[in-house]
Amino acid sequence: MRKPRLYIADPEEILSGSATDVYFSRTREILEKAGLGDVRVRAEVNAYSFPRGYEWAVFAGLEEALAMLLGKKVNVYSVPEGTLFRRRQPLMTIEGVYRDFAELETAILGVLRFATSIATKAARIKVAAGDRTVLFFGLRALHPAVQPSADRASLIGGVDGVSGVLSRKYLGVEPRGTMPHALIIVFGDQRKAWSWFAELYYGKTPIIALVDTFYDERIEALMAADLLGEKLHGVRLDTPSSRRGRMRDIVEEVKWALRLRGYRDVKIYVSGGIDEDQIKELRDVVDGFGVGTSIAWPPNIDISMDIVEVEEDGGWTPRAKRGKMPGAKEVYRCRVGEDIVVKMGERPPACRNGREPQKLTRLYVKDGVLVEKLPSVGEIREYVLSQLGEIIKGETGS
Ligand code: PCP
Repeated sequence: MRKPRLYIADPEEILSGSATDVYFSRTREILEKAGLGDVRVRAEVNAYSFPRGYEWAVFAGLEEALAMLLGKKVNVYSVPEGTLFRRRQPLMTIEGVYRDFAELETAILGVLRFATSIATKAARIKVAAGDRTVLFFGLRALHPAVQPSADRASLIGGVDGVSGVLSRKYLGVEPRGTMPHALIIVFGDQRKAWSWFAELYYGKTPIIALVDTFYDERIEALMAADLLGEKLHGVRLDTPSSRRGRMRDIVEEVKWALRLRGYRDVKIYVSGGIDEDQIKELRDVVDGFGVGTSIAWPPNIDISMDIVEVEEDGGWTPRAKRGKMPGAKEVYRCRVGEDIVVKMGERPPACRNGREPQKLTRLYVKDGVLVEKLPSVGEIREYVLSQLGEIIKGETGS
């Protein structure tokens, strides 16, 4: 009998280019046989189309892409990870012998699309939530092999916390969470489960009681507040869809009942099927959201890689597929949402507001060696939040 196994590419297979589409392996073989094995190209990473209604996206996954390119005979130019970008705006350019990185395209695009799509959705959720807390609870929707990558991307997009235990090891971030229904069901008594939780974790993590397991949310929220008193930080409503009706009414009823009993400081968290619309509907009556699937399976930011220049007779010749913009490019920023794209090496025109454009494109890898310091996930998150702040200011005109 065959032993069950996990179907995961190991890191060596990814870094070596074995995790690829067969046509790239064949391309390498053909180019070698045809005497074109040493041809140098510049390949550009770009998103030519966005999901409907999306004006911007958050570039994420750069660190993982760079990990694949280190040690190869390439130079890599890129905008910083966390940059808010618009459609058709160049993100990365890889320059080198094509044969040396052709087979990495599949994996590079995979990490960039995965991380950028998640980070972008997380950022949209964060914008919708305003100053309310957003926790990412979506790991159960994904293959476990990508848990650290998904938690990282959602943090980059701006969520306030992630639930993955591996985020401690890979990101240096302490995971956050409340309690599962399983804990309450095993006890068979929500009060016992909440007490034990508070007994073990009070002072270490905010005590948030899940209040929808056996009875009505209003009854369970009052039970939790009566039982735990000052120790209770908040309650979480993960009301099943079959019982939902109008979630806002349920939340308002719970808050009213808690206030009547004198529990004014108990925070309200809502989870289960939360997306941007639910957040907008509930944000003024709750303190935080647990968001899973809508971030874990976001609309796809369609990032592609295209050769845009080929080296011939000692110079670079612009050459690209139709529909794409030939020539290597660089990006300058006037302000968030107003970037200037120029031909590589060209000086940008002045900004409309008279400001000096700031160069966003940087050299990250020179001849296979990292030459730019990589920021922490927290630093990238701050960069994203400051850009989102500018976007929001721009939208409200304030
Ligand atoms: C919550 C909810 C979803 C999780 C969070 C993510 O889980 O029921 O399963 O939500 P979303 O994907 O719908 O956004 P818990 O209440 O912790 O789940 P459990 O029933 O395992 O206790």
